[in-house]
Amino acid sequence: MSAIQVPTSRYWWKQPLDRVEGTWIAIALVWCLIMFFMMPYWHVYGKQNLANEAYRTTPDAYQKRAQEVVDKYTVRTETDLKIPVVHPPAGSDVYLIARLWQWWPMIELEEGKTYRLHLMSMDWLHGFSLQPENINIEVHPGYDHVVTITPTNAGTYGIVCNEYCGIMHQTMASRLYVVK
Ligand SMILES: [Cu+2]
Repeated sequence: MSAIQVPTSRYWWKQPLDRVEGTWIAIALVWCLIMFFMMPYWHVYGKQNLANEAYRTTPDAYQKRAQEVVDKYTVRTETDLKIPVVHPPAGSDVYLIARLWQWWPMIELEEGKTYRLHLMSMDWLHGFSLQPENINIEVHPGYDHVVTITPTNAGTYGIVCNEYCGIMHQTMASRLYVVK
């Protein structure tokens, strides 16, 4: 029999299962089940995966909310572009906009306090990468992506875009401050 000819017995599934084949099916099934249950287990106990939420929204609505926070909690501006540095109260919502080719505004958080960090792109796909921590979040247009974060170490962190987004992609960098 070859693969291009019609099998002599067309009802191949009615043939008895070979013991070796049955054993491999059982092994594969058990392994699938282990991996299936490891996903939720690791999400809860692995302390590795971020618990994300995502909501559909529009650039205008998102921009408006980001602007409100900037108007209220800007403490200073930085760089030649006068990018506002926002220091929101603990427990509040803080918005970060990704767009060609900039992160806006800069954010300053307090160590040990919890915040809801919102991320959205105004144009197309960008990648939020927090350095030197290994935290990576895809930033999509049209989705308000929320991450609940509690910074544990004070310092200055770098934010870079890790999705190639155009000719000035390499300049799309910013800072995140964590203060005591
Ligand atoms: Cu980008």
